[in-house]
Amino acid sequence: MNPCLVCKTPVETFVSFGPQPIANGFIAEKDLGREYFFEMEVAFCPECKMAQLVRQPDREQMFHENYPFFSSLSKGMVEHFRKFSETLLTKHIRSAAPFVVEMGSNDGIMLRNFQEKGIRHLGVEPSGNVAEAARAKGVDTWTEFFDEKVAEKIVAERGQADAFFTSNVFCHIPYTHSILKGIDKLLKPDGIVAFEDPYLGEIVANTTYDQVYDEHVFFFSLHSVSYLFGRHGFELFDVEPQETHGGSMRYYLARKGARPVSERVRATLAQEKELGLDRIETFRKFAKNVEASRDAFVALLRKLKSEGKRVVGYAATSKSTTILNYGKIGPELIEYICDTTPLKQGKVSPGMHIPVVPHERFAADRPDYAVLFAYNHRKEILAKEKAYAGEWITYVPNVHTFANG
Ligand code: DWN
Ligand code: ZN
Repeated sequence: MNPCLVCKTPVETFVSFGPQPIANGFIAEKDLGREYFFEMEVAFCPECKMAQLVRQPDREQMFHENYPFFSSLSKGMVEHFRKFSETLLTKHIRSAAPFVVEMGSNDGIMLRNFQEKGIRHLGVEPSGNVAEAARAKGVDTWTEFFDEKVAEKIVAERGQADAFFTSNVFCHIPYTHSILKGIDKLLKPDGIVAFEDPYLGEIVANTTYDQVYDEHVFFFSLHSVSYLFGRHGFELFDVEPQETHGGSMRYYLARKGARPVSERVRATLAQEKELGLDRIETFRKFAKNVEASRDAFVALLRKLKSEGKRVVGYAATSKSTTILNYGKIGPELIEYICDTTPLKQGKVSPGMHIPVVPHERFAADRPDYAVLFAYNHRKEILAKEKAYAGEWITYVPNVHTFANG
């Protein structure tokens, strides 16, 4: 048994996805044959209640100068982060002249809202290309992996911060204690932490096993977040469920006793107990649902193929890498995947090698079925694809087809 990444207690593996490549490792045909694979398994810790990847590739293999995910490509997410910044400024940040720090600030989608208001800010983003895109917008960004040392450097050069926030990043980092020690050094005594990530409760409820891929090392719940931060003197004082990324949770933390704990924290913790998020049995059942979901998806694709239908993928998400490799689904079942990201286009998908093509191809040739891999952007995509008369396929919360409108 492996030790828990958070508390060192032996963890129990409850689901295995077999060999998986780097989820964002879109690859040129000329580089085929040199792909990296790792055995992807998820385990649960009975002590701190953290669901976690058993092993993870080195961080430099995932986050580098060619990282192909640019947050600002989704209009919905641009609006989401504008609202998040407003909430922080109006409800939580007390200083009249604040300094805010974001970890994993990507292309500046969030910090832009602070920069435009002339608020002192700093982004810490390890992927050089997306960090450069942020700097081009005037968002002050360091190309670094945030940790305790970087926090010390920020304090030395810029002083302590009023708020530390991060979205869809915390769950990517295995060395949580160094991050927490860094946050502790960085924040003023009444400073706050706000972060959001895909929520374990939604993953279990909707069988969204595609949230499991190399980059996502933790699947947070209020139970595990309270434990982790509690070890560093922080307390969860509020939470806000979010629709983003198929169902996320936003967590607000401050030093113990610094802010009143909301009723919502207590109620959601009770709800988690009802859902069984604190018990291994729940995850053993989840593993069965995962297998059933995969089998239904593969069966549907095979049936459509036997009927001579043309099926393509819509959006080459990181999540789709898990679905495709776990189901061993290649170009014989899904002809191509269209995506708006130039860095992904002209390459093939990691592991299963389905060609990734520009969105224009989808717009031009109108296949019979499109798998909605970016179901988290469903509203935005269906609104702009009204002209597509074919059917959509989704596997969330179960495998089915539907027409737009
Ligand atoms: O945690 C993570 C989240 C925040 O983002 C990262 N580890 C990586 C990434 O995950 P993802 O790739 O699953 O995220 P999305 O937002 O579901 O990916 C959207 C993909 O879909 C992008 O490649 C762009 C593409 N897309 C598109 O082709 N047409 C997106 C939209 C909205 C569209 O209309
Ligand atoms: Zn643990």
